[in-house]
Amino acid sequence: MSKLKELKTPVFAAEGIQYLNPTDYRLKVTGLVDNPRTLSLSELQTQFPNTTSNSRLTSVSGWSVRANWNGISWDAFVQLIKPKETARYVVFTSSGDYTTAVWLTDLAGMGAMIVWGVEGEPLEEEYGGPLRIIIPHLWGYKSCKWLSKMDFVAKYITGYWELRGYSHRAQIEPGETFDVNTQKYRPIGGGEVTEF
Ligand SMILES: Nc1nc2c(c(=O)[nH]1)N[C@H]1C(S)=C(S)[C@@H](COP(=O)(O)O)O[C@H]1N2
Ligand SMILES: [Mo]
Repeated sequence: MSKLKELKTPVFAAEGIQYLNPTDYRLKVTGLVDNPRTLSLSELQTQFPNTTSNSRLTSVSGWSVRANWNGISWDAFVQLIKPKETARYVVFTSSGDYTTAVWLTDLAGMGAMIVWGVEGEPLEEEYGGPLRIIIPHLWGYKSCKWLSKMDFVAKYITGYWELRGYSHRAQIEPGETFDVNTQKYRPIGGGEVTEF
């Protein structure tokens, strides 16, 4: 059992949990990039630098979880994919058509990751396996699970939760969150949760 499941981390799946076969899985990287690719999980794992990063996923609904995420850093990924000057946003789409778009300037140098594992174990289906995004400084609804497409675009697209009134930039705001790791409510100051 993964750490996320052991901790009873909430499972959010607006489109329903997606059960994807990791062997057949493909990520489509498209739009305003020099190197558009369709990538299998093993291509992602062998053709890009692998890293582990310790950070938090924090939901606007009032909880936060810290874990060691295994995958590719966003910064290393875009170095190889090479977004064009005209690209301003990346639209993440799940295999169940959940969408969310993020400003490329908000992603650069912020510790965002393309994730296939947690604590050295494959990311479970409930938590977005085989591949998801983790963006520690933005509300969790930007961290798209069951990632099937990354589209680099010039024009913003309003995603699933954004259409329902949630912030387009999704910068984490000061307030209180339930820390899933320690099972305690704690104050947060805004931005990436680094206090605990
Ligand atoms: N495809 C998809 N990705 C998604 C969601 C979703 O419903 N579908 N929910 C988002 C929200 S609101 C949060 S807080 C996190 C929760 O991640 P978890 O379910 O792995 O805990 O996933 C985000 N990514
Ligand atoms: Mo969320």
